[in-house]
Amino acid sequence: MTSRREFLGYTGAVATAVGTVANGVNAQEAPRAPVAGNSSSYRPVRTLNGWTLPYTMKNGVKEFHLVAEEVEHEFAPGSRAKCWGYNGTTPGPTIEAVEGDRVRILVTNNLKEHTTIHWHGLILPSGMDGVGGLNQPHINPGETFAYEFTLKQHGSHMYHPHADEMVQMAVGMMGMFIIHPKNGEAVPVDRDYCFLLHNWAMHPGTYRPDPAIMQDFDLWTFNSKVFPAIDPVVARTGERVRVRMANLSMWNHPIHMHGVQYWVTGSDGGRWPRSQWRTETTEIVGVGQIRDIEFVAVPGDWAFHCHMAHHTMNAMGHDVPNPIGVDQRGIENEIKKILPGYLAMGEYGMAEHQDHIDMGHHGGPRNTLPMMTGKGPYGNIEMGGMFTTVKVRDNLARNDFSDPGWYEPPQGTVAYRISEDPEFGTPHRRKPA
Ligand SMILES: [Cu+2]
Repeated sequence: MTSRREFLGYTGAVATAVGTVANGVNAQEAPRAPVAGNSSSYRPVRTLNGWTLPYTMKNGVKEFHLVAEEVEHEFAPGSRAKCWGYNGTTPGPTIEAVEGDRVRILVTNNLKEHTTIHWHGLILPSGMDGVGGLNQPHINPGETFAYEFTLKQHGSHMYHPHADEMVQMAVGMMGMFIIHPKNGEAVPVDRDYCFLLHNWAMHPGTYRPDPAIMQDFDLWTFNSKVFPAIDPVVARTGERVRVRMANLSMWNHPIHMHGVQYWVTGSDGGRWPRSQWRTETTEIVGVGQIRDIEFVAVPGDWAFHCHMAHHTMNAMGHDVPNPIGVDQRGIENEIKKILPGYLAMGEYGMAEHQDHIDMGHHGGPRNTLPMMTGKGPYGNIEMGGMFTTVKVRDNLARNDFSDPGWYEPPQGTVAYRISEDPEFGTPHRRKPA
């Protein structure tokens, strides 16, 4: 059912009422059909695990208010941190507007050091571009600055600090800025999702991300969440779904989706002309880039993840010797004399890791997550980090975004066991040279 607030959100004339919603309220709106030529109607974007910032209409200007501040954040149950973000969350709320809109964005600095905001990818006057020292004085602690400009483009964009940028982004300051085309879209989408890719040096046992780390990150996130705490992308069979993926991390991320060939249809440069759309199943979202993908939803539970295998793991040691193929029986007893409870693992691979954690055979340091985790209908999923699922069902209501549970496949469409004999069959094999 559409709530009163959601209903009001679609009409420019009553946008003032929308803006009175207190900061911190989840103002995500249910999809409605875009109306061509009406700049106040568009299908709202849905920020995975996040929210859209309400605005106030003031003399024809859409006024938003961002507050830079420290936030208590949970990556997934078991891992919390003091991060920095906007209006109580990391990432900050999504700013959503329409090409041609005049926007004013108030930025209050509640940090203990100065900041600014750069509107990444937006075409605007030089003095509104937000590079501290270059385009404007810094916003000192306690101050509020106003940015004001007219949106001259449409597409998927971002915002982030450009003052002590390396530190402020490493601890979570970023958000998305979605601009809808003013005349609707020739090929409308039924559901529109967005998220930011990020990495975090959350050393096990600590509570603040370490900005000094350049490569060996512990947590890899969609919208500052790790699997299994990332919302699923939910759709109804046959719907056209767009996912806007933005990268403000320190690595490139090849994002792979199972079950479909998607079209790559847009970026910071807007929705591309149709002749430029191309089909892929993995698309690299480079650092500082955005990619929009679109697909027609096919029923099932489909993995959707970064294909850098370490980016679908949670906290892991990078400096441990390789245990694969090593008979550790002798050494396990020796190590137990100095480290009671030590458990030798990994001789046959690392999948047993999740079972040992689940059974309580060993824990990790405080405030960290198992390297691999997640339960599916058939067992351990053995993933973490940048992994979620696309859940498509035939009978979903158009505006239902709730998790529909696990897919029930038609009979005869699940891989099945036919033998437990290791010598089974007569497969063609080659002898090593
Ligand atoms: Cu990745």
